[in-house]
Amino acid sequence: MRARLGLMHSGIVCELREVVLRNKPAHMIELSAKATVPVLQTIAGEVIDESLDILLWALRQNDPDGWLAPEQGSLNAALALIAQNDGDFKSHLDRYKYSGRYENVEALDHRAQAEVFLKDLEARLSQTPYLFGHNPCIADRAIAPFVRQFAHVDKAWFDQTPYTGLKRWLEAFLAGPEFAAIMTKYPPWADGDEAVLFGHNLD
Ligand SMILES: N[C@@H](CCC(=O)N[C@@H](CS)C(=O)NCC(=O)O)C(=O)O
Repeated sequence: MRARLGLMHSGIVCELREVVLRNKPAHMIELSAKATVPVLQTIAGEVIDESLDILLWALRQNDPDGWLAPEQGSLNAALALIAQNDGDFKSHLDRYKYSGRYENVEALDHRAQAEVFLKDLEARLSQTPYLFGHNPCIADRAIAPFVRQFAHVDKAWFDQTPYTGLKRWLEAFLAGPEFAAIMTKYPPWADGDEAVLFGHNLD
């Protein structure tokens, strides 16, 4: 979702190959041996296989709303917040959401630990509409898909939390045109399929 958001927002059109994780195409693994999605191959042949790097790559070509220039703080501060999301928060989210896949894991302990990060987000979002001021920046867009996942593990519980700024911010993200555009479902790609094009500027 993060990679799709970047490509969509930058107006970069790419060929999209939907991957089913239990049946990864050989070509994907040839391009990126770590075999996680997303994987982007540029026209020049460069392979970018981290969602944040794809988002940055797209924005560095076209950043129409200044996502790389937060109104408050700095790009480095935004990237540091994303690193916390991708590190501790993501780890607790996975253990909260998929506790059955881990040994000796109590889902609710991890929910409580994940809340440390959410409280940091709430402290920001109770002051300004977005994480770094009055406009969205890369941190809002890179982090929101993960907060969405967290919220949906137990929506009734999330809805009754005191994180009013965070809930407003998430709702606004989910109601936006870009979110709808990136959630389109595609059939799995198979060799020989006609190219499926993804990404157009919504403006
Ligand atoms: N840090 C990576 C994480 C990518 C990741 O873990 N993707 C998952 C799906 S959301 C995956 O491909 N897992 C491989 C598998 O389940 O086999 C990124 O954001 O690009």
